[in-house]
Amino acid sequence: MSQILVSTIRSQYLDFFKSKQHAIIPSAPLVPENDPSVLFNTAGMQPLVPYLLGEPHPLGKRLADVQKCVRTGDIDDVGDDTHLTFFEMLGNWSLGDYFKRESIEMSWEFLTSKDWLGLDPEMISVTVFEGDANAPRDEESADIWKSIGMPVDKIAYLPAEDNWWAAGPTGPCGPDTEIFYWMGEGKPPHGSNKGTDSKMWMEIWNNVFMQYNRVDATTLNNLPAQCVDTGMGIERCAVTLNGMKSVYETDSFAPVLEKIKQIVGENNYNERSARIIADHIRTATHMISDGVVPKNMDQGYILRRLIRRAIREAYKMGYELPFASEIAEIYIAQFSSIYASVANNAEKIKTELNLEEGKFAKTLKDGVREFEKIVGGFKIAFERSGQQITQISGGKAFTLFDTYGFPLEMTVELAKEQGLSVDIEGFNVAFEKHQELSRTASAGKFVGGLGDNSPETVALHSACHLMLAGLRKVLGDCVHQAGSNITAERLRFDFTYGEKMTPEQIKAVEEYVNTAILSELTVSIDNMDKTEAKNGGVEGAFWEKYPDIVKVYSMKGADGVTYSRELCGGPHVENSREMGKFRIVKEESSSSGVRRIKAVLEK
Ligand code: ALA
Repeated sequence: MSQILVSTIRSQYLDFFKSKQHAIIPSAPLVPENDPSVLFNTAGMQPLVPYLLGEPHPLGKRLADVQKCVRTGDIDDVGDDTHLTFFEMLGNWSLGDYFKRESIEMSWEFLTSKDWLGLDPEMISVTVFEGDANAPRDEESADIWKSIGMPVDKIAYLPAEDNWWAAGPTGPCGPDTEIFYWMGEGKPPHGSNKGTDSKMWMEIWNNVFMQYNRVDATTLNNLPAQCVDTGMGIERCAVTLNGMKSVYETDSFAPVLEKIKQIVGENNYNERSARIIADHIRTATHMISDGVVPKNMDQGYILRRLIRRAIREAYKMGYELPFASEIAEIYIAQFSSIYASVANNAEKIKTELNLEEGKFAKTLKDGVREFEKIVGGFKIAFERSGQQITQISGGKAFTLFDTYGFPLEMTVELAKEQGLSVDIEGFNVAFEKHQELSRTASAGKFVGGLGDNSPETVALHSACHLMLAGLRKVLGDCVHQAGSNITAERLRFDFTYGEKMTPEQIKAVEEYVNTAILSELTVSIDNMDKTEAKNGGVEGAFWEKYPDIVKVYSMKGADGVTYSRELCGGPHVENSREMGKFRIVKEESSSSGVRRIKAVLEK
C-alpha cells in the first residue's frame, strides 16, 4: 500500500468538515494578534476564544481549520516518537451549534469510515472525564461512545489532569474525550485502554466540550452557549494511517532526516540528534515566516533557543559548519503552497538562520570550553578538599549566557548531562540587573538618541558630558554612564555609584560644570581606533555597541583645560557661553548601584 501523505490528510480533513456544513477558516499566524498572555498559539482554539465566549463569528457556528501551533512545554521529549514543538492542528468547532453527540459521531466517522480515513476501530480506545467538584462524571460522552459500538472496557474514565482542557489559567474550558491509537505490535490485548496501558496508546484527537469560562481560581461560569473545540495533530494522524512508529517516518520529516544524514555523514549520524534538528529547524522556519527574529526576549528568545539547540545537536554529531538554511529549504518547499507567509519569506528565513548560526558558531566552542572549565574546577575542588560541588552558580550561568550566547536552558541541559544543577534564581538575579542597566542605556543612549536637536537639548547634551566628567572627578573613576534621557527642559542621567551624594559633592559637580561653561569651551571631534580610545582613558559606556572606529568628543576651555573626553555621536554646542548656568535639581537612587540626577540649564 502506498504511503498516505500529510497533505492528503490535510485536505481530507477539511473536505470532510466541509461536507458537514463547516466553514473553512485560514490558520492564524503563530504569534497571537491580540493576546499578550501567550507567546505563541498553542491550540487551534486560541484565535477563536472571543467566539467561544459568545461573539458571533462572521462565518457561522460551524468552523474547521488547520492551525499552526507551537508548544515548547515538552521540549525535552522532542526526539522521541511523538513530540513536536511545531505542529499543525486539525480542528473543528461548534459555536453553540452541535454538542457531544454530533461531535463524537463525526470524529468516529472521519476516523473509521471507508470513505474517509478508514482506520480499524479495534485499534482505537477512548477516555472520558471521571468527574470532580467542578463538573460531573461524563456519562453522557461514555454513553455516546457505547452507542456507536465502543466496547465498555475501551472507555477509560480519567481525572481532570487528563480529561479537562483549558488553554490557560482563565478562559473557556471543559471536560474532554480523547481518542487513542494502539502503538504496540498487532492488535491491542483485550480490555486494554489508556487507563491500563498508558504508554502504548498514542493520543490522536481531542474533543473538548467547552461549557465553562474560568474567571479565576475559584469561579467557573457557564459559557453563553455550549461549544465544541477539537484538535488532532496531523503527523500523529499520518502515523496511524501508515502503520508507522514515529512522526519522523512521515513525509513531513523522512526527507529531512535523510538530508541530515547526508550532511553529517552516515557514520556520525545519531537519530535522536537528527530528530531534534529536524523538529527545531521546522519550528524556526515557521516562526521566522510569521515575523519572529532571534532575540534575547519573548518569542525571539524561544526561536534563538531552538536554533542554538539544533546547532549543538549538530556539534554532538561532529558537524560544525552551517547547515540550518539547507534544512529549512526542504520545509520552505513543503509549506510554500500551504502558507503564503512561508512562500513570501523564503529568503528571510534562510538569512535569519544563517545569521543566527554565524553568531552562535563564534562562541559555541569557547562556551563549551568555558563550561568544561567550570566542571573541571568542581572536580579539582573535590580531589583537593573532598568538597562536592553539584551546582553551577547563577553568575557562571549568566556569563555563559551573556558572553557565550548559551540560553539558560542549554546550560541546564549541559549540566544535567554531567549530573549537575544550575542556580536558576541566581541567574535571574544577574539577568535582571543586566536588563536594568541596558534598559536605562537604550532609553537614552546618546548615539542619535536625542529627543530633538533644539538648541536647548543640544546644550543639555553637552552639559551631560561635562557633568559625567565632574562626577568622575568628585566621586571617582568607578562612575560611568548607565543611561540618559534629555528633553528641551532638563537632562536625566543615570550613573553607576553605590551611595547617595552629599550636598557638598553635588555642589562640587555643579561648580566643575559651570567653570567649564565659563571657560569658553571648544569642542573637537577625533575619529579614533576603539581600543586605543578605551586604553587612552576616553570615557564611554557600552563600548560593545560602537563600531571599531569611534568618534571622540573633547571639550577644551580657553584656559587650556580639557574638561571632557568622551565617546559620543554628538551633537554639541558651538559656543558654551550660550549654555547658561548648570544646576542639579535632584539626586536619587535609580536602581541597585545606579544613581539618577535631574539637572537644568538656567539662563
Ligand atoms: N484545544 C484542544 C487541544 O488542544 C482540542 O487539545
